[in-house]
Amino acid sequence: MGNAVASKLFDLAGKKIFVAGDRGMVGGAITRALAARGITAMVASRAELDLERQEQVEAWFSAHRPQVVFLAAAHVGGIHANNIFPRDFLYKNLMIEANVIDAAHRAGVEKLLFLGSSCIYPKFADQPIREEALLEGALEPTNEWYAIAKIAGIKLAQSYRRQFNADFISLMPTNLYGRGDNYHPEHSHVIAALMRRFHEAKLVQAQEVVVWGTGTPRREFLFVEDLAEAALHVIEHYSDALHLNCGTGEDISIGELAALVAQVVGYKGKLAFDTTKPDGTPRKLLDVSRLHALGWRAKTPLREGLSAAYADFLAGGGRNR
Ligand code: GFB
Repeated sequence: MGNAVASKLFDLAGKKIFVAGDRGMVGGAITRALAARGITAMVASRAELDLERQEQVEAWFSAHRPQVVFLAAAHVGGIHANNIFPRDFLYKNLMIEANVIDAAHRAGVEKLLFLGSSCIYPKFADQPIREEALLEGALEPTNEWYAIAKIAGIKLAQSYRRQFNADFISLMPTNLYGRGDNYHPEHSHVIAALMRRFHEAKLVQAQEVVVWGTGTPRREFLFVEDLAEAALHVIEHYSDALHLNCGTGEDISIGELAALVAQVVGYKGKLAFDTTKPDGTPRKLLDVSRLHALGWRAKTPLREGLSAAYADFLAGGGRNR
């Protein structure tokens, strides 16, 4: 069964497809993956459609009548942003997912994919983390606001399936990086943060760069173009209540990652670990056997993905530059 490709249950060809969140890293990658198949996704700018406003979302869905929805819109950020903006991470994400999922149901959307995050799992879940670990233990405190919102999104999708037989599914990616990332110095995720910091340090020939935490936590990193392929694959090959994990199946310590990013950027100075900054979850490696059994596998090795992400950074890509 391992490498067999599951049969196609749903065909994206010829459908009206809405990518919610196309300005973000994930939605942008999904839009590009669809374009590579000759499909132009429907998108809506924030000025045209505020996903936190129910009446706007309902009006947009009844006017545009998409048949398929990729729900990639979310309020996201790294460990520090999660920690200091709890209301934003909980409220904004609850509103976006509740509004979009309910409007999709009312407008008769045939298939919806909700995207979450590996931070939904308990802080001390057994590794690699199986989908069944959801709600088995307490969450990591730095990101519980975001995690609770994303767990609610999974449950919402399941509730429409159970009550109305809606074909709504959920995919939980591990930590992502790549084209279109957020390079904010404090509110970004670790790869974008370090890429920028090392790049700036290289330019001024700084002796030392600060890396947050102890360097011992382990993380699994997935190139966002691979996630986009997974999103298209599951929407066509999966239809069930259980959310699916999406990752590479391999992890790396933050210390090792920092050394690798420094190499890719060409920064040759020292790394200093600031242990006053939080480490977060000690480890969150996903068990990706369900997605492998459906015939999808991550393609991009970390080093190659980091080089592509750095090329995008150098070309001026991403936000908060
Ligand atoms: O990427 P990151 O913020 O995500 O941090 P999380 C990962 C690890 O990298 C943590 C360390 O142990 C950080 O302490 N790190 C080292 C840094 N230097 C830096 C830096 O300069 N910036 C950042 N951001 N980290 C997030 C959740 O947790 O993961 C979100 O808070 C979401 O809700 C996301 O789930 C995928 O994996 O710790």
